Amino acid sequence: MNKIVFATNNAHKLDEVRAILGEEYCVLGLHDIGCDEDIPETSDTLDGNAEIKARFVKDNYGYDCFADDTGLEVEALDGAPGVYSARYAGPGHDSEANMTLLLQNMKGKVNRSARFRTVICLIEGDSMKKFEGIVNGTIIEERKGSNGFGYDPVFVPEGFDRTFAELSSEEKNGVSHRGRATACLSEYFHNKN
Ligand code: ITT
Repeated sequence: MNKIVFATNNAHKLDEVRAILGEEYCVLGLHDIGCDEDIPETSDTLDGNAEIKARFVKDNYGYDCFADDTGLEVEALDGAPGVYSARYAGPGHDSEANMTLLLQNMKGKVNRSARFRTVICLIEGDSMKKFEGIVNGTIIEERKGSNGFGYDPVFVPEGFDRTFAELSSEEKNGVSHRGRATACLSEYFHNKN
């Protein structure tokens, strides 16, 4: 089995990526390699933060690894919360508070278009590669559903009439930003072998 480190401490993200990459890959999280640090995401781009997280693991732990960074980009809010999605309502990474603030800021907005964008940075030895995944959709007016995490209860992906939090994990992974970026990563691994 191929071992690869995914530089995250978010258990939901680990589950999603494990399901997409399948049983051929043993995907280890930060906790599994003894890293319980909250790696500072100091860049103002998703690309930059994904690279910081992957580089941190490679430099400090020596493993080839990949990291992702995701942002919810809302058209009527000029792309916010974007790279600051985790800290939109403050430094506490509180999903409920983030959603409350988002719904407040979207009150009365006619344009509800938004997208999730994920950038994955893979570092293998001296080489670095990036993969992107995007899903378009809309922000609804109140939370619906209890699956998933983060902003899932307020985001309806294009082609569906349910939020991400109302979809099964298979349905979400089939169309999601992270699903699409991870599918590109998986294709790269397959073509390499
Ligand atoms: P790591 O940095 O440890 O990987 P994180 O939770 O901080 O985990 P990200 O920086 O990639 O994850 O994502 C920023 C925020 O965007 C995250 O805290 C969620 O609020 C939101 N988010 C990311 N992916 C999401 C998804 O699939 N569905 C809903 N919200 C998501």
